Amino acid sequence: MAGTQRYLRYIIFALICLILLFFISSSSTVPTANWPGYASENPTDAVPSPQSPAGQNGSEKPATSPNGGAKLPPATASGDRMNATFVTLARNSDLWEIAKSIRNVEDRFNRKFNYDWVFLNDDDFNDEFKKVTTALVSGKTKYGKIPTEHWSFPDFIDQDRAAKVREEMKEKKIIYGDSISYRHMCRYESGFFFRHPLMLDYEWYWRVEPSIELYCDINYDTFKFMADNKKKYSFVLSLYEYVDTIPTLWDATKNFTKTHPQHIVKDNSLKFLSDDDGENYNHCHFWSNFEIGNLDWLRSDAYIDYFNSLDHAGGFFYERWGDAPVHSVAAGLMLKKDEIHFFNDIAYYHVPFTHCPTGEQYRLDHKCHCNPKENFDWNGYSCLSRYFELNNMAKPEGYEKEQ
Ligand SMILES: Nc1nc2c(ncn2[C@@H]2O[C@H](COP(=O)(O)OP(=O)(O)O)[C@@H](O)[C@H]2O)c(=O)[nH]1
Ligand SMILES: *[C@@H]1O[C@H](CO)[C@@H](O)[C@H](O)[C@H]1NC(C)=O
Ligand SMILES: *[C@@H]1O[C@H](CO)[C@@H](O)[C@H](O)[C@H]1NC(C)=O
Ligand SMILES: *[C@@H]1O[C@H](CO)[C@@H](O)[C@H](O)[C@H]1NC(C)=O
Ligand SMILES: [Mg+2]
Repeated sequence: MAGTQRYLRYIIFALICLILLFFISSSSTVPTANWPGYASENPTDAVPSPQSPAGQNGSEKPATSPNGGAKLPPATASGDRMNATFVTLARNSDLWEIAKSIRNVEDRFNRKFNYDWVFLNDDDFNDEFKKVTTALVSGKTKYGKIPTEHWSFPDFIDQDRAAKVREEMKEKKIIYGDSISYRHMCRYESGFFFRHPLMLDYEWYWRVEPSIELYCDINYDTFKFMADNKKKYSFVLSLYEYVDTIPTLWDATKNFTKTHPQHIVKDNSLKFLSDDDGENYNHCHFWSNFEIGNLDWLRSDAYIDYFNSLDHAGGFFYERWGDAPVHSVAAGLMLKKDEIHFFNDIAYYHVPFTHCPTGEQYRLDHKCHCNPKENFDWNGYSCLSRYFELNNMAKPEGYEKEQ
């Protein structure tokens, strides 16, 4: 009997132990035991801190090994900075799309150079816009309001005629055809952004729009490249303009060249713009949502005279002249052809076109992530071939496969 009782006591004891164990292990509120001896006296046994990935012994292998680490460019480029800034025209509602663009530009280029960024708006920027963009830009940020006289109808414009044109263009379903603000925007980018007080502090600009992408690392100072090589204007994409938006732009241009022949430069790029020695415009233009250029050129008498002449012709409101053909015709006639640069190495997207550099080795070396099949350069609607021919440039190997 005593044997069975002892036997039972063992079983009950074991059961209680099991139940207790179950509660201890399943309850998340039970504090974990602070086991003595867990924290090692020896600091080298501790988890390595991020500051010393290689541990105490300098010859040990680091915890991570960069892919060809020695070839990585330094985080910040050495040397002097140019007198240059990024510039963006935007509305408060563009915040998250411009944030994306900034992040692209910073990651691929500006984190190494820390150039300033000027934001311009016809309205006041709100605090959220300023806070977010300032946090993203590695250089100084500046915010400017556009004066009303640069974003309104000049007094020589017939408002009724302009309103009628908008109606007609709306019916013809011309993109932005009925928009007043788009016209102010095009006129502002054509004639005023470079004269904004905030822009007077700089000699070079790089224009950035919302929703763009950069696809390759840019490891050198593009502004310095422009200066060292005597460039004044640059592009990455070029194409034919929508004819219905500029029916009389070339007529107005010819009027200007007649009255201001002194502004037309000898070794120019007329051949890029015209197939019949200037009689007609072939509608080729550099796509101005990307530009790196010289502000002093835009502020020159030649450019200002051209803009004023176009402004008085009225086409910003009686048609829907874009700043891209305006900048392009000006650069094509008033700059020497070797003052215009094609930035093949700036891989770029603005809806709906992509510039993805031709040549696999280049793309690999610069960590590009664009799909070469999407490259627009050698497409029939692109004007890049013309530019290459005019400048006697050899097309890159493999371009035929991208036509
Ligand atoms: N402040 C301001 N910026 C504008 C306005 N309309 C367009 N923009 C800016 O002007 C640039 C061109 O406009 P976008 O809509 O991208 O034209 P698209 O590229 O021709 O389709 C962008 O940087 C826009 O943020 C406007 O009414 N006010
Ligand atoms: C450090 O690494 C070297 C080379 O692997 C080795 O010979 C040496 O013993 C190590 N020293 C310590 C303290 O671990
Ligand atoms: C930058 O360029 C502007 C415009 O050319 C000029 O007025 C200004 O003095 C320059 N600033 C510096 C620091 O060179
Ligand atoms: C060009 O000049 C002629 C003659 O002054 C004028 O009739 C015509 O309207 C002008 N064209 C444009 C587009 O301004
Ligand atoms: Mg755009």
